[in-house]
Amino acid sequence: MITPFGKSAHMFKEMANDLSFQDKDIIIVHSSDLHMDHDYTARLHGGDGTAGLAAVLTAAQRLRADVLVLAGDTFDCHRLPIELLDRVAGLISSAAVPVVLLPGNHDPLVAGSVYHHEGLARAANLHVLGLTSDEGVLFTDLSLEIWGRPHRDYADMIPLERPRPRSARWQIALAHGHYVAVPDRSSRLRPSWLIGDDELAATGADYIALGHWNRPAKVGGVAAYYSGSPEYAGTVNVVRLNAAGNVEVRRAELDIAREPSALV
Ligand SMILES: [Mn+2]
Repeated sequence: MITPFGKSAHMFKEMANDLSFQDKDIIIVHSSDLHMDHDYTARLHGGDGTAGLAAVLTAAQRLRADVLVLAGDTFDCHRLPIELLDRVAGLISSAAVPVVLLPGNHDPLVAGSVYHHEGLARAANLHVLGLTSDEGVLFTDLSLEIWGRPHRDYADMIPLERPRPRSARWQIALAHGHYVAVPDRSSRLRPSWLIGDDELAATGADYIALGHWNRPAKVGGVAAYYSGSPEYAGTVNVVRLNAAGNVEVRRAELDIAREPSALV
């Protein structure tokens, strides 16, 4: 069952305190488009470009997430001060939650990318799809596979091309791109990185964590959701995979400064 998106965060908090939940429920927290930088994003947070990540990690731990997924554009670019990357590495490595990161169009897997920063490379709980693992990570204790096709350069690509065959009870797909119901790739005069209904359905995944849009949204005919960015949405998506085989999706509020355009 997919719980209607947009239910209040309150409802989720009440449910999270309900001890009737089974121990085997798996909680995934999904965010995207943190765009960490020392420029625009940093100015929203008094100069701290990592505030979005800190808020998301805090929420993930409060919600007792088994995994945090970041669906692209975690970094605004690869030319970032070492001090900022040191701070990101410290935040991630000190968090008690595995982080699965999909490189997006702003932070693709190119030579000299931020992912090679010493602290990030050493963070044992950070999985960069396509770099520290192949395009999938298997959490055997959860019987959960998380996969996604990383952006490997700045050019166009098809995020959900060639779905990965399921290798565990649960499977979550990550994709960073622009949803349209029926992509028309015959013209170059259109947005890049298109994701269509048929590609979403072909994954067969229990949940598809999307990134690239700042606003949260459910798209297509399956459980495919944009989380939106922390500062625009003001929330993360919380996905509960329960022992009975159901998938519930809600949003939980973040304690974070908001993007001015989100408040008008
Ligand atoms: Mn993007």
